[in-house]
Amino acid sequence: MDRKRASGPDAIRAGADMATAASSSLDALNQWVLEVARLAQPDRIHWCDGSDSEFDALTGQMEEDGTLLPLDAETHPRSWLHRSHPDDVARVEHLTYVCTSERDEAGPNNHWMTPADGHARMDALFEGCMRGRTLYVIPYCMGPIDSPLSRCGVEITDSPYVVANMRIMTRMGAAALARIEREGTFVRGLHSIGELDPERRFIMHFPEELTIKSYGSGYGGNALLGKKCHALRIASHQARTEGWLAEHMLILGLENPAGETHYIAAAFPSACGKTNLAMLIPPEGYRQDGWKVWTIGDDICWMRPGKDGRLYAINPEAGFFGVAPGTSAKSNPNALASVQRDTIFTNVGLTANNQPWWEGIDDGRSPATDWRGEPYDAGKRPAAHPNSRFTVSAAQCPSYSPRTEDAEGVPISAIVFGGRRASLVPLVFEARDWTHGVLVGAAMGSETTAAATGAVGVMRRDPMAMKPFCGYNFADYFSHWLSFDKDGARLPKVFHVNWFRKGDDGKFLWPGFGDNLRVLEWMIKRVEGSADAIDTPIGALPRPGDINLDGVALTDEARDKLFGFDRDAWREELDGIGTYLDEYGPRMPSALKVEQQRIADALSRTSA
Ligand code: SAT
Ligand code: MN
Repeated sequence: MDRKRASGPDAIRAGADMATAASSSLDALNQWVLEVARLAQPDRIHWCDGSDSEFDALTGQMEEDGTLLPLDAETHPRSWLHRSHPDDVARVEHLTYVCTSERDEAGPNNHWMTPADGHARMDALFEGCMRGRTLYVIPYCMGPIDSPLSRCGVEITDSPYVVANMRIMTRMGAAALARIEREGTFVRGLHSIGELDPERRFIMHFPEELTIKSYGSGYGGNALLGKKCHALRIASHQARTEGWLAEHMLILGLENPAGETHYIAAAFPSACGKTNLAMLIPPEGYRQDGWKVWTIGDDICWMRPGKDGRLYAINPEAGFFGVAPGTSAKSNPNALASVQRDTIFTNVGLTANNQPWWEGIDDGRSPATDWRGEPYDAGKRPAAHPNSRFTVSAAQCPSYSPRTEDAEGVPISAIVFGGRRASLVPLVFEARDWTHGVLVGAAMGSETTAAATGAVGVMRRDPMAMKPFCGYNFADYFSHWLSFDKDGARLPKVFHVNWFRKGDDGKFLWPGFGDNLRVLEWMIKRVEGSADAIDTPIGALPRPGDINLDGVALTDEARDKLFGFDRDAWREELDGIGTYLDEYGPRMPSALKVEQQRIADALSRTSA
C-alpha cells in the first residue's frame, strides 16, 4: 500500500493531523476519504488499483457470499449473474436531485434542493452506514487516459459489485490516480447501498462542488457514479463552463466501400436501441459492397470543437451496460458475441445449465429460473427483468473501433436525435441548419421505458434524450448548444429519426436493426452532398426513392407514414413544442422561440 494513502483505522485517526496539509490533490483525496470514513465508520478501507488480481479477489469474495453466481464456465467463462434487490432494478428519477445555490440554475427539468439541505439529508443517511463493511476508493478516468477531453473522478462505495462494474465501465485504478495527482481536480462521488430501502434512497448532485452523493441503491445509473451522475449530470455542467458538450449519445463510425469513415453521434432515450445501433451489422448486400459499422460508444459522448472547427468526440466509458432483453443473433450479433465471456449479467434469467437467458434471445434454449431466483413461471413474471443488463468491456465487441482510444477523439459528421414515437414522426428528416437542429433536439419526445421506475409507454418530452441527465436548466443548455454556431465552426448536420412508427394495426412499419443503415447511408450522402430530399416546413425529407430500399418490402401505408408528414398533426405538434418551450420562462433563448414560430407559420401557409 502506497504510504501516501489513508487506509484502515490508523489512517482514520491520522486524519486530524492531515487536515491542514491538503496541499496536493492526493492530500485532498486522502482527507476526503478520511472524512467519509469518520462519518460512515467502515471496518476497512481498500484503495482500488484496477489490477486483475484485485478483480479476481473481489469476484471470488462475491461468489462466496452469493452476490455473484458463476455461470457455466464452458459456455460463459469468467461471467456471473447478479440479482439485485427486487425494489432496486432501475434509475429513480423522482429521487434524483440537482442541488445548486439558485433554484433556477437547476431549472424545471430537475428536482432541486439547496446544497446545504442536500448535504444535511445525505450526511444523515451516511452516518455509520458502512459499519461492518469495506470502504472502497475507486479512482477512475472517463475517457482515454491521455486525452485532453477526459475527466477523472473518485467513487467511494461500500459495494464490491459497484467496484467490479466500474472496473469494466471506466479506466479505473493506478493510471487514473496518477492523472488525478497530475491534474489536481476530480469529481467526488460518494455511494453506499445503505439498506436498499426505497424510502431511504437519494441520488444527489452538487455540480458547483463537482460532488455526487448516492444512497440506498446498488443499481446501474444510481450506483455506478462514473456513468450518468458524473459523465452526464456533472459533466454537462462542467462542459457548459468549459465550452464542450456532454451528451447521452452513442458514437459510431460508418465506413463506405471507398474506405472512408464518417462518425455519427446519436441521442436516444434509455432502452431505445442505442446499443443496437452502435453495433449495427449492415444488411447482406451492403456487407458485400464493403460497408462496415465501427462502434465507439453506446451511451455517452463528450464533444468539443477542434482546431478545424469540427466537433471531436470521445466515449468517456470503457464498457457497455446494455439492456439484455431483445438482444439476439438477429437483432445484435455483436452484442451477443461480446457477452460470451468476462461479463457481469444483472437480473437476467438462467437456463437449467446456468447459462444466462432473456426474453428475445431466441436461440432455442429455455429458462429454468427467473431474475428473482424462482422457478420460471411464464404466468408469473418474465424470466429476465425488462431492464436487466450486461456489463462488458467495449474492447470485447467485434465491431470495436481502434479510434476509441484516440486521444483527440473522432470528428463528427452528423448528429442524430430520435425517440420512440408510434405516430406523427416520419422515419427521418434533416434540420435546415444548426438552430433548427437544436430545436429538433429540444422538442424530442419519446415513450418512457423500463430503464427508469414508473409507467412505461407514456409520451414525454425528452430533449436531446437528456431529460433525466442534464445537470442544469434546460433553457441554459439550449443556449449552450446554440453557442457552438459561431465563426469558423464546421458543425455536423442534424437529423431526426424514428424507428418506432406504428401502423393502424399497431405493428412497427420499419424493420429497424441492420436496415437502419439505409437511413444512415442517406444521411452521410446528404453530408457529402450526393443525396436528394424535398424541403418541407419540418425539414428536408427523403422520398422513398432517395433511400436504398432494395430488399425492403414496405406497404403503401408504411411508405406514406415513413416518408410523409401530416400538416395538421404537425401544426398541433408545433403548438405543443411552443407550450413546452414557454415552461422555461424568459431564460429560454429567443432564437428557439423564433425558430418554432417560423416552422409553425410555414405549416400554416398552404403553399409552403
Ligand atoms: O441505469 S443506467 O442509467 O446506467 C442505464 C440507463 O438507464 O440508460
Ligand atoms: Mn443511457
